[in-house]
Amino acid sequence: MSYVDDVYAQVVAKNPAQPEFHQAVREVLDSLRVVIKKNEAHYRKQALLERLTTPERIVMFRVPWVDDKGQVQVNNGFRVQFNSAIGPYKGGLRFHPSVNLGIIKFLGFEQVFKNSLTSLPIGGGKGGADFDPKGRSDREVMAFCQSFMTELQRHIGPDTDVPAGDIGVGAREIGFMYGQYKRIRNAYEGVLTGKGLTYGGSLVRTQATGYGLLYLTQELMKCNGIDPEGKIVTVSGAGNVAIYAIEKAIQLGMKPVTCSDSTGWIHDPEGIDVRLLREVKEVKRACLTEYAKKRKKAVYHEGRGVWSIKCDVALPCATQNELDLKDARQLVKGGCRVVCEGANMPTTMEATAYLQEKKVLFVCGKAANAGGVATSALEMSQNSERLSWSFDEVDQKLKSIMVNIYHNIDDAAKKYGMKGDYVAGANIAGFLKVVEAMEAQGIV
Ligand code: NDP
Ligand code: 2IT
Repeated sequence: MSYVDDVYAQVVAKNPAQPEFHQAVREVLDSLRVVIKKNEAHYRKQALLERLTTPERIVMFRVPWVDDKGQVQVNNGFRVQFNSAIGPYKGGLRFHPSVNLGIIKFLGFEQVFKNSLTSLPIGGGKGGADFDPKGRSDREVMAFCQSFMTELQRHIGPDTDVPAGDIGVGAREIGFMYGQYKRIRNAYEGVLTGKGLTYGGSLVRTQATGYGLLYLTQELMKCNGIDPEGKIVTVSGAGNVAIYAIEKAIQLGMKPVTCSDSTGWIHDPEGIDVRLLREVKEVKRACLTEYAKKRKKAVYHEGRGVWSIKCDVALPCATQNELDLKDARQLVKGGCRVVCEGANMPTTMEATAYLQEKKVLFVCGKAANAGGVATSALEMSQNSERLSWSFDEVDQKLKSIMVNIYHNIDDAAKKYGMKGDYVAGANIAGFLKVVEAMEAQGIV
């Protein structure tokens, strides 16, 4: 068996019942075949792929807290510190009932390559808990966050590991966790990103993942001769990434017509009203039925179905494996030419292969959604120099990072004879930097 196949088989055997982690590893290793083949004996002897697919450290802990009825609740907390070759561990925290070790490992593994692509000095990590903030009072969310941070604080620090938000973790949760960290460690330092603007947060971080996704999509379209003006965009999700992807798409002259949440989805043929969407989701934390009530032409459907709408550009921004082969077929049938992932691994392997075969321009999440973590790294820089940069300054930096990522992955794909395969380009470009740093640092 080839070295790549050997390592993949070991990963499956050593990490049973973690299908998302297997999927993320499979996608990366498949792309790396061309690189590994050139120097297989060396990589094998150095066990580089074994080291790359094994987290440096995993922390798992109990999170006890008391709900509003006086009932004690217990959740599972995780932090996977995957790879620190190019900088301190960096990556979000996810609070969602589906969270388990395999999901956090897949996210941490993806983060290593994503962070490398940003060109900034950040290693990869991810964490979270199987806690569901939905329907919980602010006091309950605070109790949970404080208990979670009481344990996590001993494993993180501004030069060690810097968490941020992800699904279920936004400004409110980051605030509660920051407060508890500061109280226990007696240190006012940049240990989390996505902080509020009054206590060390960066302008543009809130918008960064969605805006960054559109900056990369814009460059991709420009370089492939597609004018964004008037293009119909389908978006899934109605959270942080989806909202600011929709906002920037509108600013660029495109027409986003869908969004979705965990209960259903909206088709608004006149174009999504992003102010109303923000009011429903960010302020009221309500269901998308509230959006439909206020927009005459918008239709709410239960379940999933965003990918059945004809579009030019599709932006999956909700969660993993939300766009499958059937969806991909519908997209192609409807004339979709561009798919860029705002979420982490939202497209199944079969759907990705189908879209690529049909020559849809497809950019994977580790490149397309890297604007969030890149701006987190800019927040770390501002915290270190105890200064705050203007909105325009951060936005310009974000834009140039995303444009650079597009050209880096495009160049890497061309260099290895796979022009237009942006998945391979992203995996290879991300890998080369990390592996060079790992080799330079010896067997650690
Ligand atoms: P949010 O919690 O703000 O929003 C998530 C959205 O997706 C919500 O609308 C939620 O529905 C919906 N959703 C979540 N899980 C499911 C599910 N299992 N089935 C159907 N719908 C679901 O999270 P973000 O916007 O921050 O994250 C979205 C994606 O983007 C994730 O994959 C995340 O890992 C990725 N990402 C996030 C970054 C960031 O900076 N925040 C950076 C890079 C990637 P509901 O409203 O009902 O909860
Ligand atoms: O998946 C991701 O890149 C994030 N959730 C953002 C991580 C970060 O550290 O800003």
